[in-house]
Amino acid sequence: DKINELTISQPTKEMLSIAKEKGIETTWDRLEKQEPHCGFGQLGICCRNCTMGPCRIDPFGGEPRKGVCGATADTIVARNFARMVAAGTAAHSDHGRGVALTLLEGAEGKAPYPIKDKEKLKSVATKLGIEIEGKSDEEIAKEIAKKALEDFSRQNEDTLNFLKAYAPKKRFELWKSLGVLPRNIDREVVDIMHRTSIGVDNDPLSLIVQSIKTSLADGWGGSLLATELQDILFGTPQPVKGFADLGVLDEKKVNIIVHGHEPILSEKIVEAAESEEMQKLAKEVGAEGINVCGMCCTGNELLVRHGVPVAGNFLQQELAIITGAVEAMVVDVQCIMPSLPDIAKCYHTKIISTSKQAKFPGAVHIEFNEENADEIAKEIVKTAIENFKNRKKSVHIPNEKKECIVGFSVEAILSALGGSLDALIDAIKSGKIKGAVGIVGCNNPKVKHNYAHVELTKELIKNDILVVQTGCAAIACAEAGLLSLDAIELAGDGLKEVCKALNVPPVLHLGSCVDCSRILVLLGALAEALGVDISDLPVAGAAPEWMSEKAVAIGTYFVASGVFTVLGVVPPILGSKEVVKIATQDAEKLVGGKFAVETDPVKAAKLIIKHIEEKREKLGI
Ligand code: BF8
Repeated sequence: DKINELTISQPTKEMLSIAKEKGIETTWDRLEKQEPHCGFGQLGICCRNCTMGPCRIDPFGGEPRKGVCGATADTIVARNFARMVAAGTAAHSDHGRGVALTLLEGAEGKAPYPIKDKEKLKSVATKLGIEIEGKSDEEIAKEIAKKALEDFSRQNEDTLNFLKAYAPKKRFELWKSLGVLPRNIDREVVDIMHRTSIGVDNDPLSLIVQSIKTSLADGWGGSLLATELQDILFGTPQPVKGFADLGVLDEKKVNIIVHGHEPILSEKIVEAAESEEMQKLAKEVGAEGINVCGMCCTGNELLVRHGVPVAGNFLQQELAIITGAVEAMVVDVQCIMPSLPDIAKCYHTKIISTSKQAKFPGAVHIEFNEENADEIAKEIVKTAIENFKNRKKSVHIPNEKKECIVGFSVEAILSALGGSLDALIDAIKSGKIKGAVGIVGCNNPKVKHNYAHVELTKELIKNDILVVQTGCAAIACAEAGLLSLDAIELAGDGLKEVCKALNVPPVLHLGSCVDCSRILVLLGALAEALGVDISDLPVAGAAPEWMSEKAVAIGTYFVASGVFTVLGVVPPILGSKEVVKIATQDAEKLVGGKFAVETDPVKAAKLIIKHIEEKREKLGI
């Protein structure tokens, strides 16, 4: 029936039928009410940037051909695209800024954030050219934090510290020659907001070039520094066992779901929940303990570092509440549906918002700040525990969760390979592994939930292509069992042999969406080891079910880094032939990467395999 068309996930189907039975509206119902979507919006040809409009361009070439100011479809589409990149970059990078400030406050003794990974601290410092001899860890951390904060404040034309330290040389030179080296993360975002306001930049190519520059400030700047500094504070992920899907909720325990993107609070919630004081309190209310689970990218952060179970990805957030078993859903920022408090009204679940930046009418707001992190985390956990007694009888937790092995940071991949990339390079050269593909990004109710992630991944590993993942894509594949050693059997013979020898799954979970920067670092290291550019490598990227502006920023920085990137959801650019041509053709001549759009995951796999074969041929392997 209809529910079978919405998702491939059994627990999701189960919860959707309960939602239907109870008349609870979910994102899929709301999607239906929005259909048919506005055609102008879908094509990217409506402009609301001033009040002479809103203006719309006739997509069939008739009138109106221009907005009131004279902007053409090409200008409007390019401006809208640039604003998506700016918003995505802002989200990732503001998160990164928060981590830098936390590292600084921790090192100054103003907030309870000690340095957990001293090795990473030193390696990041060394990369950034910080002298470490004779300095305390705190001194080094302060200098790293300042280098990071400088990337948000520099006013001259110099390049981001982090990009300079991490980007491979050939790429760096190419970006320099194109004039797309970002100066300051905030400034690149502001630059887009400025140039897309009425009557500034009207040249589609110029707008796309600034989008590229801004996206690089995200990938090699804001996101990368978020990843690196989080590793310093909370540990660099190493392979760890975890579980995924709604079945990780535990009927007998106080269930707390941490949802959103930032580990700064959720790390503290895990700590607080483990404390004797809270465990005792939980027993006093009749629970067997406290079960902290993750969701979306906050979930990924905890999963890859500690094996904390993940209850689901983006489209499962509403359904988790409908289990009736969640005492508190603690949210920070990004990808949190505004519908949650409404759904929670039907249950005892408390939605606890914690960020100054993200308030939700109907939620309980317990505002987080780093200085009092421990006390606030305890207060939140206590609030959840006290809510256990309000749980109603009708609890329904799907009886399904999948085991996964996760935590493949670049450091972990290197150590699995015995310390260098040689073994991986040999496997690629010999053709045992044909290439590698990053499959990343969101869920989107316009796409059958998890279907495109899982099908594309299966097709690729079957064809001896190693898959690395982040974000909701990784959770989808965890739920489908593809992040387990059993999945090795689904791989082609060559990949199977390599995975067996290394004892790793054919699909590697690298972390959250900001951890797409780990993929960049890995690509950079591979390119340098082979003495080529990233655009020469037999690799590709894919975002089969993307929906967020952040995904547009990610896709753009992958393309700008030389990676062929396939989108499974059509971006709102089809209203401009010029922008489509730049994104899907001309970009390759400029930066060596380009976009393709393919909504069918099996066909997307074919495109990718063909691309990888061509790159192999050019490399002579
Ligand atoms: O941060 S949680 S829905 S935006 S993939 Fe997509 Fe998922 Fe959001 Fe990326 Ni991560």
